[in-house]
Parts: sequence; C-alpha cells; structure tokens
Amino acid sequence: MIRSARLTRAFVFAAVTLRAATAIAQTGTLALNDKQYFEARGLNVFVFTNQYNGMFFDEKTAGIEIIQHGVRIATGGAVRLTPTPEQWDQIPKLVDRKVDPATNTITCTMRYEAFDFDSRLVVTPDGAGFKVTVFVDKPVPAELEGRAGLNLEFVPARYWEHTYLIDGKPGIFPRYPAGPTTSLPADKKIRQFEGFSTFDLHGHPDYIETQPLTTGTTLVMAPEDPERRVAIHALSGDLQLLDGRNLAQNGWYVVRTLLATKTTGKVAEWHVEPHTIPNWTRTPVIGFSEVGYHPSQPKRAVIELDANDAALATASLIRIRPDGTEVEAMKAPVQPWGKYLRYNYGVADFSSVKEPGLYVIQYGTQRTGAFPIASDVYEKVWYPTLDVWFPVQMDHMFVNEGYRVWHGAAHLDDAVQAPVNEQHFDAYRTGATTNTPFKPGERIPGLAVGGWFDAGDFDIQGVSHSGTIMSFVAIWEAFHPQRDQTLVDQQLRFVDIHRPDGKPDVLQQIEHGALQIAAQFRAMGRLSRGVVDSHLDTYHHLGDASTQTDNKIYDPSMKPYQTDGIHSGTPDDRWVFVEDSPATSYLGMGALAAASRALRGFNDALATECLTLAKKAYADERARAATAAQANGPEQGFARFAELTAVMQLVLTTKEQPYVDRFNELLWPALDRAPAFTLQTAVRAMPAMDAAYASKLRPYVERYRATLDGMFKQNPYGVPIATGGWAGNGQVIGWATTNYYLHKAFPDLVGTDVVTRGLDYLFGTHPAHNYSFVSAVGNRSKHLAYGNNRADFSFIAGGVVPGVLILKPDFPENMDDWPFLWGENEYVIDTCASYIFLANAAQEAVGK
Ligand SMILES: [Ca+2]
Ligand SMILES: [Ca+2]
Ligand SMILES: [Ca+2]
Repeated sequence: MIRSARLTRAFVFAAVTLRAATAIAQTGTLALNDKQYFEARGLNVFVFTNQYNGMFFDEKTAGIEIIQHGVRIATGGAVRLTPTPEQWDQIPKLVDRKVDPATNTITCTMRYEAFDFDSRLVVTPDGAGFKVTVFVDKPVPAELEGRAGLNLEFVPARYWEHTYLIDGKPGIFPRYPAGPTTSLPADKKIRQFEGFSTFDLHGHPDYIETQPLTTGTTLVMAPEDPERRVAIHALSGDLQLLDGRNLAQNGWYVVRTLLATKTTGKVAEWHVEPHTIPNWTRTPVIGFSEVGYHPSQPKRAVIELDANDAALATASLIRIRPDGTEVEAMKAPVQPWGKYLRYNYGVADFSSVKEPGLYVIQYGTQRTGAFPIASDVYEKVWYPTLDVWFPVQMDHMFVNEGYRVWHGAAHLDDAVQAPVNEQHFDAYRTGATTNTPFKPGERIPGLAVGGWFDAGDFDIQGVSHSGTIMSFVAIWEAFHPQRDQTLVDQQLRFVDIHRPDGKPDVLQQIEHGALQIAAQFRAMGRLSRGVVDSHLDTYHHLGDASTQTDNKIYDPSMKPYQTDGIHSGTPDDRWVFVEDSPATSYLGMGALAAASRALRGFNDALATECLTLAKKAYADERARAATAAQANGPEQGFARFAELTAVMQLVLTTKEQPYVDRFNELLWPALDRAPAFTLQTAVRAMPAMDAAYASKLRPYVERYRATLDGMFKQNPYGVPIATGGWAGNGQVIGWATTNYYLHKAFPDLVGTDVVTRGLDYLFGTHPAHNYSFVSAVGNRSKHLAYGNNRADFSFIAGGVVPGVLILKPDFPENMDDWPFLWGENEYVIDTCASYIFLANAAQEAVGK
C-alpha cells in the first residue's frame, strides 16, 4: 500500500511536468480546424460532418453536434418540422455544405423535398461560443408555418440529476418523461418517411405532439456543472425546451425556436455557449482486458490520451495479495504509439508477467479495476451468451428465467406474403413479383416455429439466421460443448433459463434456428430476406415480444380490434419478404446443410429433411438462369461468395464429388479476388480435401500474413477497426476467427496472438472507454445496451454490442449512459454466435 502511494506521487509529478511542457496555448475561442469543424480546447462543434444517411433516417449523428469536454452532448442541430423529431420523421437533405476559413463560417443548404422548402444554416464562432443563423430566400411554406423550427437535441442522460435556468427561473430536468403533450387531429400530422406512421391511432382519430416544458429567451442547461453547462440565447423568437421521450423512449431533450414566417432573410438566430474548463485535458483511458489474460498471451495496455497530453514514462502492473496488500509485479515503459484519429496513444506491455493472480494497472494517479491472469480466463466468458442472451432472442417461445418471464410465446400469427413493390422501413423490399408461390397477403404456412429475434428489434432475418446457424454448427464440430443450462421444449413452446434438461444447449439452438429455415424452404423452396412487422407502429415495439402482434390470424372480414379468440380483424401479422437474390438463398442452403450434420443423432428427421431441402434448393438455383442484374455488378460477387459458402457446407456434409468440383471451381478465383473474405471458407474445407489442396492454399496464407503487418500500423489496437455507420466488433470477431482457423492449419504462419487480440479488443482494449463490449462478461461491461429491454436502461447478459463508432471525421464513440444508438449498442445474433466460437477458439488455442 505504502509503496503504491509513493509511486502514485511520482506519477503525478511526472504528469504535471509533461503536461506543462506539451500543452498548446489555446483560448476558449472556437476556430475552424483542418478537419473542417470548429474547435477550442474542451469543445468541438460539428456542422454536418455526418449526414442523415437515409438508410435508417434520423440516426442522431447529423446536423450541428457539440462535443463538450470529450463527450457528445448534442446532435441534430438543423431546421426540423416537428417539436421532437422521431427516427422516421422527415429529415432535411443536405444540398450543399461550404466551409469558409476566410469568414470562419460553415454554411449548409438544407432541403425538404416534400415541401419544396429550402433553408440555409450558417454557423460561426461568436464570443466564447458560436452563432447559429437560419436564412430563407422564400418564406416558410404556409403548411409549415408554426411547424418548422431551428432544433438542437441534447442527450437526456447527460442532464439527469441536473437543473436549468430559463430567463433566471429554475427547473429540474425530468428523470422520466411526464408530459406535457397535446392531442391533434391526425390530418395535421407532418407526413413521415414514405407515408409510414410511428403512431398507432388505435381507433382514435388523433395523434400526439410534445408541448414545451418551459419557454423563454435564455436557457442555461446545467449551470451547476462546469463540464456540462451550456447557455443558449435566442436572438430572435422564443426558446422552447421539450422532452422527446414523451413520444418515443429514444427521444432527446430538444431546444427549439420556431422560424419567423411570411418573411425572408434571417428567420431564427441563436448564440450558443458551451462552457469550457480552462486548459481542460481529457482523463486518459487505460485500455485493457476486463476479463484478464492467459499467462502465455501478450498483455498490452493501450493508453488513450488527449491531444494535449503526453504519455507518462511508465505504467505498473500491481498484484493484489489475498490479504489486500499489493506488490508491483512490473513497471513497464509506456511506448508512445503516435496519433490515431484525435488522440495520442501509448502502449505498456506487461506480457512477461505470467504468475496467476489478480492485478490492477496503475498509470499516474489512475488505477484500473482488478482482473485475473489465469489459464482459464476464456473458459466461461461465452456462458452468458449461450445461457441467457440466445434464449431471450428465441422467437415463438415463452422464455422464463427464475421468477422472471422475459417474454411470452411471440408471433404465433406468422406470417403472410409481403405486398409487391414494397419499400419497407427496416430496409426490406419487394419488386413487381413476390418471388414465391404466394400472392400478396396470402398466408405462408408453417412459419410460426423456431428462429431468433435478429437484434434489438423482433424480425427474423434470413441472412443473419444462416450465419448464426453455421456458427453454432462450427462451435459444435470444433469444441463439442456439452453445456446444458437451458430447458427447451418445442412442443410446449417453453424455454427455462438455468434449468438443465439433459440436452446440449448448442444443439437445441441449432435445432431452433433450423426449424425456421427449414419451414421457409419447405413452403417456398428458398430463404426469405426476412419476416418482419407489417406496420411501423408495431415495428418500434419495446416490451414483451408476445404483445407485438395480437397472435391471432388476420381475417379481413372482421373489423380492426374485433376477434373471435383465434382470428382478428387487426392486420398485424408479419410479412415475409423474399428477394430474387440467389445470394440470400445460397446462405440458407449452407445453413441447412450445416445443421443436417450437427442434428444427426439429435433430431434425425429434421437432419434428413434439412439436407434434402438444401440439395434440392441448390439444384433448383443452379438451374435457374441469372437475371442481368445478377450476372453483373455487386450482386454477382455476393452470389458467388454465398454459393461458395453453400457448397463448402455441402462438401463437408456429403463429400460428394460434384460439390467438391464446384467448390474448387469457385474457390480459387474468389481467393484471388477477395482473399481476406475467402480464406476462412477455404481453410474450413480442408478436412474434406487432399494434401495438394493445403499446399495450394499456403501461398495465400503467406500473403495474408504479410498484410497483417500493415494493418497493425493503422491503429494502436492492432485489429481492423471499421469506420462505417455500424460499429465493427463483428468484423474484429471475424478477423480473429479467421486467424484461429489459419493458426490451426498453418501454425508456422499465424500465431495465437492475433486470436486473443480480437478478444482483448472486445473486452476493453479499445477506444472511447474500457468497458467490456460483452454484457455481464468481464469485471466491468456494457450495462446499457440496445437490447429489446433498452427502455429499461438495462442489458441482456452475454450480448455483444457493435462497439466503437467513428463519427466523422475523428470522434470514436460508444455511449455508455444512453443505450439508444443502434450503431454502437445493438446486439445482433450472428455477431453473438461468432463470439461464442471465438471464445472457445481462444481458450483452445492458448491451452488450459
Ligand atoms: Ca432487424
Ligand atoms: Ca439444454
Ligand atoms: Ca395477428
């Protein structure tokens, strides 16, 4: 204890000296930087550096955004048409964005096509803050008078247990939405995306809008907290403060000024002043594995530092003895890594410490939580995912855990053929035909069985289902986990968590997935793109899945909400979308072929049927002439890769020569085109191939190995970090899994370090914070996530979130106090299944 206190003082001294030496003199005044956003120390103002991408509409990552003291507090600054916009409300199209260093301004032209309404948003530094002005060249359209406003949205969680002053009058931010709202005639509602409605009239001819919590001209948010204080002054019009959660649980606090009407030129103007703490420096994030380390594996702490901060000379690994006393196991130099995105990084390597025990990392005055070094650290890390997360995702089942019911048996009214020419809000679509033997609206028999909720929503997604089944089969074949902690009774549609039933849970999950996919092939001869809600007002369901639809078969001869107990007149049965896509269907065949192997001896009838369906569908698909779109362009690439996956599974299942030949025909060109995507498939086929196959494959693995060295230089974590609109933990898992397969087959080329490194990243060695991305796994983990219980600000044990989203141009984010950003926090089935594989693989690779 004494020793550690002395160390701490030494570090503090070093930290202060280094910071003084490296700090850049900065005033509190915002200035345009070379990344095209406004910057002052402790404050960034983004102006449409990220755009509404139109795929999932308002993703809360566009418009004017404020990052105050390293935390994004505000988004969506733009002209909006409703008081508290929902995800599917109209969003402005960014027509033009001009960044002008000469005038220190960013000017954005925004357009609402549906209303022929253009406006211009100008942002410029002003005193200790910035000014936002809205201009119009034509008056606000009549139908948007009193509706169009300048909005800026604030993350509610950042203001809980905080207060505000409006024109000097005090208020407390509501911890839970408590109105006020107003009911308005449905015809007054601003048309939502594609005419969809998030609001269920439920037989009542009105909808709701939020009303202001308060109104004034000067609003000071969190005046008591220098880290969060923001002052907004309306230079014209009034400021309203609204609570979007009255409409939707994922709503934000909105500050709003209605645009002046019947006039042109300046129609709204604010001065916004987020407080900055002089010489503020972000507290370093010590990235490490919250799960701990195997004695033999590399142990790298990656320390993320403010751009004005420099690494301390050393960090210490301190062992905690049973009596609570401490001993420094190692003092490691912190090697400066350089800059990645907006931060500086240093790496402390503790790999030489191998003694089992409990440790903490001490860096300056900071200390991590405790973590183990032990030979069995990966042995149990996948249990919550298999025991809890997957059972909770099981559709068509009643899922119980102890005294708690997660949900009743859901979607017993599955399912009907989707309409033609339908553009669906969850990115599904149909063309001019249904691509099935069924007419629009016709019931497709046998689908109320098996399957998992794809993600935080409740649809059954064909592609992710196939991947999930194939991952489970890979887990079973590679590791044969006999773990049995779940009772699954398909007859009773009953699942009981933490209750063994004598059957391995992995096989029961494979069976559950296969039941749904087999039902689809049985009815339609192919895989659906998905089975999904027919209406937006049920799609955004939060709560018990069994109340998402009425579980009664739709009968058009009955009136809405009328029921005879079996049928109802409410058209809420889910829709089946089938695309004319060989790629989707091939993946389904792969899943069936894989499931047939694992289910042999467990459910022989289903195993046999799965293989029969897969072989027939494969023959049918091969006999079908490709359309022009399928024969060219990206679809062709997807289809080839999907067919390769299907044929690989058919080869492993049947060893039949025609499949082997076709596999070879597809594999080698694919390996040349996209080696990183194809190698895993190639290596997995090895058990069914001859020795010549392995030697032919070897040069591809050598080239892959060489690309890894380049990748290690891209960021300090040494894993591929994705930069798209959905964060990349799935890719990291896939990369580490490929490395495991390559290590097994070519151990002289690929080591185990690139297997465990993927898990280190997942478990806390990543940007933004150091929580484990697997809920309830590791000492500290994601305790808020975008599971279907997100409205409760909770998590589902074992779920893996997407992770760190890189907001353009340089802000890595994973909100840990607000669960509603799916790109950062939504668990999905294929990632979770592949995580179970990787955890088993890592434990096997490093040995017990
Ligand atoms: Ca979905
Ligand atoms: Ca079981
Ligand atoms: Ca129904």
